[in-house]
Amino acid sequence: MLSSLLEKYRMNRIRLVKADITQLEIDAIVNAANNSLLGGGGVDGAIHKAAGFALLRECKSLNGCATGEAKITKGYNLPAKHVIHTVGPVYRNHTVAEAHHLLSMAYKNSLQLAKKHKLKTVAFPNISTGVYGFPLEEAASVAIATVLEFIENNQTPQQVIFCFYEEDNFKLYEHLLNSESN
Ligand code: AR6
Repeated sequence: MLSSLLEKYRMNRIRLVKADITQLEIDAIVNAANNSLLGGGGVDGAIHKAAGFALLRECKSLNGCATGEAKITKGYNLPAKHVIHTVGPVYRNHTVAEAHHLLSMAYKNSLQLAKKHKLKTVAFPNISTGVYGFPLEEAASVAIATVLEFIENNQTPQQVIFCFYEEDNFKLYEHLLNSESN
């Protein structure tokens, strides 16, 4: 698994980017939403602000989203063509095992939707690690393992981007990917 991870990283199938996710011109960005899908703070607020009111209108028609599930909309005013809305767990509301499972499902179900819609490039923010309080290192290992397993089993998407707002998150993933390869 570790050499396979290195291979994907080297082959640019997995990329780390330090950016505002709303600026990425790709097939889909993932939104770390809440169960209502009606917007909020953090990355969710930034995505709704940049996409415009039409995104909220489409979200209203989706009847919310369960934790660990994912739903897709258009990107509207965003440079990304689609938004995949997923809901990560609130860390303190679950046992550690449950929280890990739900976070993994949020990544996996987002990737399933990307596959279904034949999307080649997908960017994830650091789901659940803001307001929802998931410890960074735990979230990173769940996210990396889930994405790697999905790419291994499905040969798609062509590229998965982990997009970070903060330098320390970026550095942590860089460290994990590089150290796992040694
Ligand atoms: N681009 C990339 N990453 C960002 C951006 C951005 N523009 N803005 C924030 N982040 P959070 P959660 C990072 O709190 O923990 C909302 O109110 C941020 O630094 O947005 O899943 C929803 O409506 C952090 O690393 O998401 C929910 O109620 C990461 O995105 C709740 O927050 C996730 O932080 C979801 O909480």
